Amino acid sequence: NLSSNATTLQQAWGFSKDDILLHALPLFHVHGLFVALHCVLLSGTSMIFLSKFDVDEIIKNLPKVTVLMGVPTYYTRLLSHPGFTEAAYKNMRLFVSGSAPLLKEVSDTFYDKTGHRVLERYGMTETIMITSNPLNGERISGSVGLPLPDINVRITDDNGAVLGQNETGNIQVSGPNVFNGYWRKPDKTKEEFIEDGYFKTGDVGFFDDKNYLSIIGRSKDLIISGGYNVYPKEIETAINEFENIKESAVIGTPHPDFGEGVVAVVVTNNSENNSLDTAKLTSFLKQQLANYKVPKLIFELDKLPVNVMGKVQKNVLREQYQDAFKN
Ligand code: MCA
Repeated sequence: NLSSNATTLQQAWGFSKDDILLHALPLFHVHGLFVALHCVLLSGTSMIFLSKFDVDEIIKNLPKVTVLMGVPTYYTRLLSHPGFTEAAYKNMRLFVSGSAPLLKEVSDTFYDKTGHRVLERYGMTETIMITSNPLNGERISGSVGLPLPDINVRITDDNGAVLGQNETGNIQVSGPNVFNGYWRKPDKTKEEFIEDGYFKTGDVGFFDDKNYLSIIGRSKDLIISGGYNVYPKEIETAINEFENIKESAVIGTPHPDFGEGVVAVVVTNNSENNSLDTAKLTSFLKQQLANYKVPKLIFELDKLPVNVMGKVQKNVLREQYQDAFKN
């Protein structure tokens, strides 16, 4: 899986020994470890290897490199930095973004300022990279591009019927890049694969007339914050262990820096008195969870909205709190 994708990416993005990559991604994810490093190792490319993302360090090193790979937060932070001038990006050949949706607005502002259209691509740990906007050819903002060579991507409805262009449905993928299964989880593996070998990505999208893929949502209850996956269930379980909690729901809502920010909506046994000490809950959660998973905002309600089946309506909460980070 790794070698097929590495070769594909090296060719698709035109890596050569003349390139210098600026690397600031964590090495405990496929993006920093495989996508970035494999292109470098396979091409004999040089690399400036930073231990973490610090926008000042990025600006300082940019004039020495030709490629930057990052999550959308990199590009929003670069755009708002006064040092991000023509001198900083004069030697750049390519800016790549992935792991989370790059807002069209950010991509367009970046293009207007630099003349570079950030190359957006799409993948996941289980499949490594699936689609990419072209190196040469039209890069469409808001789209994750075309299926990479030898990789099959299809859109299906909920009954498994394959849909045509401009029809929205479940994104499924097969090819030499797709993993065999989850480690010691045969049931989960069986659940996520179709009998004909396609893997269910859990993302929802459509192909346009030119066969460019756009992702419009996720069927899995997942939050992506600054390129990190956050599973609401884990956060809700941690919250429910705090004193006097009756129930909780964790959602992602638009965040200006991280794309999505984690928001918790909590009901206590006596919420009618607004009894929740949110600062205390936050410090409790910080002891149990990695920082990026800790809700940045906590709201207390008397009760959670539920449907007739008694299931919490997270779509209602997402709508209610959609501007929570804007104030
Ligand atoms: C840090 N914080 C975050 C995040 N990062 N909160 C939410 N989401 C985040 N992503 C917390 C910090 O702990 C801190 O909390 C507060 O937010 C402010 O942190 P800040 O200093 O601004 O953050 P940072 O250290 O500059 O990190 C931001 C980052 C980082 C550079 C964007 O999150 C990052 O490196 N993301 C990349 C993740 C990645 O590589 N994902 C790839 C996985 P407090 O104030 O409480 O201390 S996906 C993948 O591999 C697939 C295959 C793919 O397609 O790529």
